[in-house]
Amino acid sequence: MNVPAVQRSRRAGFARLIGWVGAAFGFAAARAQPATVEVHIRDMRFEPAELRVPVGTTVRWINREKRTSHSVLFADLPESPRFFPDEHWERRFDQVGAYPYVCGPHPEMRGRVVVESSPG
Ligand SMILES: [Cu+2]
Repeated sequence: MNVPAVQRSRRAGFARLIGWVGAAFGFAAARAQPATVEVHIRDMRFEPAELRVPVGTTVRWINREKRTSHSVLFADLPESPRFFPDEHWERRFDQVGAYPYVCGPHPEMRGRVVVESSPG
C-alpha cells in the first residue's frame, strides 16, 4: 500500500483523536455511573457484613440461600420486601454516613454500610 505520508499522518491523527474522544466518554461514563456493589446472603449471614463504599454507590443484596427469604431493614427506611433465593433488593447511598442494618425476620443477622465521600 503506497499511501502518501501526509495522508498517513492525517489518518494517524484522526485515529488518535477518536482514541481521545473514546477515552473521554469512557471516563465520563465511569464517573456518571457509580458502581453497584453486591452483598450476598447465605447461611443466615450478610457477606460481607461490613462494606465501605463511595457516595452514590448502589448496594444490591442478593439472596443466595436454598429456601430462606430475608429482608433488609435500616433505621431510616421502611423494611425492604422479603426476597427469596435468587431475588435481590437494592439501595443507593447518596449521603456519607454509617448505615447499620438487620434482617427483619432474623434480627440476629446484622450488617453495616459505611458511605464515604468520593475521591476527587
Ligand atoms: Cu433473614
